Amino acid sequence: MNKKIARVMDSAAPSWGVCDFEALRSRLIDCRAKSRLPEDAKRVITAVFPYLLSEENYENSNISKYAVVSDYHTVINSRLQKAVEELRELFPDDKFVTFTDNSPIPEVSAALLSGLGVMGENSLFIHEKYGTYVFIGEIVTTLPLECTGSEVKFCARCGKCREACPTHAIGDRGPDPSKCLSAINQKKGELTPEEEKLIKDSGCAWGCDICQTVCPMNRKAALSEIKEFIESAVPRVESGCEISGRAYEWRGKKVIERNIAILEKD
Ligand code: B12
Ligand code: SF4
Ligand code: SF4
Repeated sequence: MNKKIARVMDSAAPSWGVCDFEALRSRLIDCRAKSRLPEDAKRVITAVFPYLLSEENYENSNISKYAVVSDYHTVINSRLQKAVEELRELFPDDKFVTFTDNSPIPEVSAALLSGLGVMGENSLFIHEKYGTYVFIGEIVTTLPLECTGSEVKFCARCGKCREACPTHAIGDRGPDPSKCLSAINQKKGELTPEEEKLIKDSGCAWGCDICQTVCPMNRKAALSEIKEFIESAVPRVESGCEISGRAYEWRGKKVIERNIAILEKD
């Protein structure tokens, strides 16, 4: 790997790799962001951003761990954008475009194909050091970099995530998004009494961590060293709380307030 690229990427993310864009072409996600892909894309530089914090940060928490830290879209975009500015100076004839989450790149597949870890039965990417507690972001480039992986490997398939899922959402092809609690508690408008009960029973006003908490591959997951995450923990939401800059902001105040009210109902 080009040493200059390694230096730039090492300062953006604690773990990253490269895969062939062609290996992802047939799996691209149809979304508005697809129009930003460079026409002659050759590689995807996939970066992972660990977000697990030490236990005291989750005391009395009523939201998913990914939502305890400040909105990852902002943190990752700014880190990748800085990397891109440096890469453009090094390779002025090439294109570099950043994405995270709101991305045509199926990010779990990109991380797997970049050789960074294994695929979980819960459909999440499991990093060799940080477990499932990582966000994924990427830089799509026209630069024909050396790839760091190509094969997809799988978890131990112990079945613990399937057993523990409160909505029995996990099937042979991963979770059914319509049944996943993480999708249900993001829905706008009124929920069915069954959906309300699921949220109430989970004790979680945003997201769901159950299929990660039970995963044995997370037992020794390393803590995040990303200072923007370490310094921004807010483990609990209450009615009227500040939502700006948090993962639950994008669905608007009504959705998180509705979920808080469900948790507070007798
Ligand atoms: C839509 C979406 C959701 C939906 C649907 C999720 C689902 N499982 O379908 C909902 C709202 C439910 C959701 C929930 C969550 N999400 Co989400 N989600 C996405 C999003 C935007 C698109 C996913 C998608 O449709 N991918 C298309 C599928 C077909 O591709 P894929 O993701 O690469 O996965 C496939 C391959 O791995 C493939 N596969 C199997 N065998 C093989 C073999 C080969 C050769 C290859 C190449 C691939 C392959 O199987 C997978 C499933 O089809 C991604 C961001 C993105 N752009 O990818 C985040 C993303 C997957 N979500 C993320 C997170 C953190 C979550 C939650 C943990 C949040 C929470 N705590 O509540 C939950 C977890 C729920 C769960 N168990 O999946 C992270 C996952 C990080 C990780 N470690 O994997 C992502 C990557 C966002 C990010 N930038 O970090 N999510
Ligand atoms: S709980 Fe078991 S089956 Fe599920 S992702 Fe973890 S190792 Fe794989
Ligand atoms: S996030 Fe929760 S509801 Fe969704 S698959 Fe995992 S355990 Fe099931």
